[in-house]
Amino acid sequence: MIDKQFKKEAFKESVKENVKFLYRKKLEEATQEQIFQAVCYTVKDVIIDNWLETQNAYKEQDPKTVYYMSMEFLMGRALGNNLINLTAYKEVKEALDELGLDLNVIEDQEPDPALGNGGLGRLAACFLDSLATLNYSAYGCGIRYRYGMFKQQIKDGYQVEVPDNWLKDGYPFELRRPEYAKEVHFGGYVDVEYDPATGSNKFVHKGYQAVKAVPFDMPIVGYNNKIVNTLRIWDAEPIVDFELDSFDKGDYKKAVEQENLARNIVEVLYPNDNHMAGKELRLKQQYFFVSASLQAAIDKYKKNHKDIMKLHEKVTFQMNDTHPTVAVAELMRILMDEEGLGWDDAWSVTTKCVAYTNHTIMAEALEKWPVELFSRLLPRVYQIIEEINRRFILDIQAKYPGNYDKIKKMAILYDGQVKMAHLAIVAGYSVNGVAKLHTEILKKQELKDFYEMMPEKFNNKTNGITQRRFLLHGNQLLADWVTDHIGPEWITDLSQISKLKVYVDDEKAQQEFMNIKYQNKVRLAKYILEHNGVEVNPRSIFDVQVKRLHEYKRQLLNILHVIYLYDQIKKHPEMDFYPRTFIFGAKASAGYARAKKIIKLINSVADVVNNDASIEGKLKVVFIENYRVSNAEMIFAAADVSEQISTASKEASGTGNMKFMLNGAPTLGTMDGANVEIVDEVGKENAFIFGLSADEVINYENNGGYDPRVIYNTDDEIRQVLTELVNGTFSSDTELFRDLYNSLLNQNGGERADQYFILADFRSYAAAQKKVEEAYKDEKGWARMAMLNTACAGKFTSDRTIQEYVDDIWHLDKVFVK
Ligand code: 26W
Repeated sequence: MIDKQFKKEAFKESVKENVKFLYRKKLEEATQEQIFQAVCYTVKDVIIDNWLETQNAYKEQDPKTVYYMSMEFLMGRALGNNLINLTAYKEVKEALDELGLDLNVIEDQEPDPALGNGGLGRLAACFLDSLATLNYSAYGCGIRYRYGMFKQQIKDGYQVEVPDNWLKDGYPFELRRPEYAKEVHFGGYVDVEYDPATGSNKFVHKGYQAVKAVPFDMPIVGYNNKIVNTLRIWDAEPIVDFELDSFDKGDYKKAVEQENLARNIVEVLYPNDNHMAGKELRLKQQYFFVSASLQAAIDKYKKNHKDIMKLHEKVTFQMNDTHPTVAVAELMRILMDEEGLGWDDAWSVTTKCVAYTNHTIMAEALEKWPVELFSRLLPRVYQIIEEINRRFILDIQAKYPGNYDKIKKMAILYDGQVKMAHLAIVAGYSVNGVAKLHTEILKKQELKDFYEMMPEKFNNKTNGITQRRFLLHGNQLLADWVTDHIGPEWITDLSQISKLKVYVDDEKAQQEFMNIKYQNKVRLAKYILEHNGVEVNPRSIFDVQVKRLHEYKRQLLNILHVIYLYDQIKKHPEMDFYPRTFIFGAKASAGYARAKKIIKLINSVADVVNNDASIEGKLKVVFIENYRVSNAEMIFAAADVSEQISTASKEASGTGNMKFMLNGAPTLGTMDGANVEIVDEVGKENAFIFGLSADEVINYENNGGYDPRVIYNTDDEIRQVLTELVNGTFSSDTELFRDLYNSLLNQNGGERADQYFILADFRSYAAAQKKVEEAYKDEKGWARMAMLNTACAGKFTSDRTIQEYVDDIWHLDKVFVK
């Protein structure tokens, strides 16, 4: 049912009213940005009513609530998504048409709230959508960064980072909630005081600096069910107004420090994906939002429950990777120091309330904090970690008497470091990986000792994505076509999409499906022309790799293969070659020099290839600037081939792979992460799989690596490709790509030559690419394969993932709003 506000006439009136009210303008005089704001206020009105109703339902029905704690929420734009989930998108589009306005243009006014790096942050956003849609009570808990992920500009082929001031015009969907502010304390020291009330000693935190955490709430609209959940992100404010209060010198200094602390804490998202930088400010950010979120959750619980010992019956905290793991000790602190529980009771409650998800096995991503830093910044919390560690070591000794190796490998505190993953596993009642293969690697390799000691905690939850954003909103042509053929149930039950299987051999359906793909390619080609000034042929194969730039994801393998194809075409101009457009999109962490050099290489190759008339446009290379959620939606819809080519064992799951699949692009990939399960679903004849297996890679790694020189010396074509990195083919500066060249051939310090097995996999990658070309030439065969990918994507909805978390870990109750 459509809300009365979305009856067209009422909607049009409301938008006009808002333009008048907000800007004292008539519609004709307003800018598109102002109209965007006005439209959002109208939509927000409807949402607020549902939000209140949801809160009332929660109050009455008192369901268990999950707090999804995450440093990152990569939400993407809200307006279009909210309209979709309110089932008002088409109605509103028509109403705006009647006012002479274009909803697409208005949607484009919205900044992408990019409070995340990549996979982990986007997963959190998909989870919130699914939780609300499945009628579960949930809060997202995070940080309101002033500056989210940087905007990427490409200048002269190089990445340039530009600050993303997403709040500069005000963000219409957020609500400031000063009445729920909390204090968070840093630094200082711990005193022991005798407490006459209990007759025992207590620990008192003194001499700290305090910051006020002020929550901003964003509505999370469920699909067509009146549920509106909350993403609560915390802003920091100074507690004392030093200009008014602080006249004596000591106070003044402290006030200035507190002011600076507050200003710095939420200033910017660390743009490192899969790399731990160890910055003090990062630990401050972690403790800041974790402490505020826990305080808020416990306050809320205590409003209508007396017994804090039963907290776990109504509350569970999911830690999105180790970033919020300080929650373990902070919850202990609150339960003991604020709620008066003894250690054993506090531990019993804590270990029933916290659960941990691991998202990566990359060694450099594991969070370890120097004890010096940790104990200085969070003295009381550190003290609690020491005690958790002491008791855990006793457990290890009881289980493995005399085995000191176990202590060395498993202790939370070791070698002067606090190991956050160990803390999360010891305290968590659940430890999960994000794809079958990933969870197996955790159990057999990375976390083997923990798995052996506490196997009951370990479980897998294969990731998923929301079909509401990545098909219904991002690919409206295909969404309508699917609904015409199988009805709309797929929107909330993606397993229904398998009903499309009956059409995969139907020629009319095939043509329609491929025609929609073509139209989406035309849309992307237009975007590329506008943004890159490159003309691409929408009849060519759109071969796409979009994701963060990281060596393990092997964008370098992709571009080296492009160079190889270029060489082939030059050498054999008469050769049969199906036109191909290689599309890249990727942000590199600002401090990751090699990743940035790979971006430069892609753009340098693009320059040469795109401007070489002799190859007659057979090959084009495009680097899409500023890859983010909003252009991602368009890119997935337009892709023919999904490049998922990580070194096997390195990509925990991947979620882009699922978005491509849903939009009808077969996977060209390694047997890594969720690719394995994609192949299980769609069949290996409908994917292009190549390369070393995870076992083979791990085997090499455990035995000193492999020798890429053997390949270099024996394979002329590969050697030719590498030589072109340093002979001036792509840059007059022959040293520009020397480091990339060296990384593939020479050992460097602790780094093995070609540590991501690019040369090892090159030939089988090239062969798989050849198969892609052959398969694409068979139009019907390709249409069938593309359709099967869409039809077999049912498993990869985040609705399925969330239901598994609910059944196995969270045990939430469904709530219904009248
Ligand atoms: C401490 C620095 C840091 C920052 C971010 C370390 C690790 C991360 C993330 C865990 C990296 C990440 O986003 N991992 C991705 O998580 C996705 C969701 O589960 C998976 O699909 C990806 O395979 C994984 O790389």
